[in-house]
Amino acid sequence: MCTIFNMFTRMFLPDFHEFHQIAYGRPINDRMGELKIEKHVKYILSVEKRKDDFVSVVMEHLRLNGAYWGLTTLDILGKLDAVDQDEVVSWVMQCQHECGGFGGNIGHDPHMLYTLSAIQVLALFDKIEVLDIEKVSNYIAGLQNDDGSFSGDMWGEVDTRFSYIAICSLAILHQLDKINVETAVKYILSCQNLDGGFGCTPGAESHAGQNFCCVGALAITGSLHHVDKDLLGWWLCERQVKSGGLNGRPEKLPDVCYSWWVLSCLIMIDRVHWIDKEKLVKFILDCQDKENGGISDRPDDAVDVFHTYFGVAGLSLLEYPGLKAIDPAYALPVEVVDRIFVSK
Ligand code: GRG
Repeated sequence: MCTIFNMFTRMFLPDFHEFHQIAYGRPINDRMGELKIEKHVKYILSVEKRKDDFVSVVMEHLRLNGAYWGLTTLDILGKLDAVDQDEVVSWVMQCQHECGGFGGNIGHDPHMLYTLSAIQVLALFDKIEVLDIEKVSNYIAGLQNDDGSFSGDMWGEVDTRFSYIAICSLAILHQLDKINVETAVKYILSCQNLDGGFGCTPGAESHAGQNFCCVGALAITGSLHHVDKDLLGWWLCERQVKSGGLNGRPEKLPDVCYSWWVLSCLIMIDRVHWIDKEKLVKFILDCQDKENGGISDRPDDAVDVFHTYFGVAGLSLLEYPGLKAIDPAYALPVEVVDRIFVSK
């Protein structure tokens, strides 16, 4: 029924945005208060330049991860050329350690998370070739455990976040054959719960963030056929609350970040039509600081670079006009992913 309806609307009705223009006399982004693209660009560039205010100091140990969020947002907004690429690449390379892994800033300990951020930032600038690929991929592969899981660093914490990070990083570097993909997939599947969602370790509560990691890793390794998509899709679409925003697990408040963690999964399992997209667009737009730029977790809260990424990336997944498309599994613009896998 649903499919027949979709076929009908595709054949006889104009697309989503045209439809709203005809029905309400204005395009969808006018009616809702549009995305303040120029303001968000200005906000991100100002965060990039700040080095010594309170927020910059407390985030100093994860600056490389922040750089990934900020630069990816700029790219989706079509403004990546506003930053000095050589300066960023040189700083990224100074965050690398002898073991091959990257720290969150110069002089900080190496960790899988910052290693992925480094690879992603270099991919954005089409500069993967500055890496010693053998060295970086050996560092990542060396963190796989016998049961297929991954540790985040030499101290051994295990989490499905690290499974995703390892698989995504190695796929971008074309080095997936360095790990045991079969046991990695088996471990991820052992973290799926009866409610259809995934947790950080076997038996741990389902959480939207972990769903992104597990579904993303399964998508990249071509293993999504192991998942009951209707059951998982039901858990995911139940994350939408009255305001249109999404939460990360039952009984929690909505947060713009779940526009990324939940939506990306729904797209990967082909169930995004199970939520009300228009209400979610409105929720995200309501979280903008319309004067100074930036997006917050909920309307009227303070903005930060992470939620600005989540809001803009969420809108990109929702095909908001004027934004570049983002890949839901690699969390990079589609044109960057195409460059990695198609044109090279
Ligand atoms: C490249 C996109 C990308 C990711 C890299 C680090 C990582 C891989 C994924 C993190 C996934 C994750 C666990 C996200 C959740 C983050 C979050 C908002 C946690 C908050 O948890 P609670 O319990 O919040 O404080 P709730 O909303 O449940 O109250």
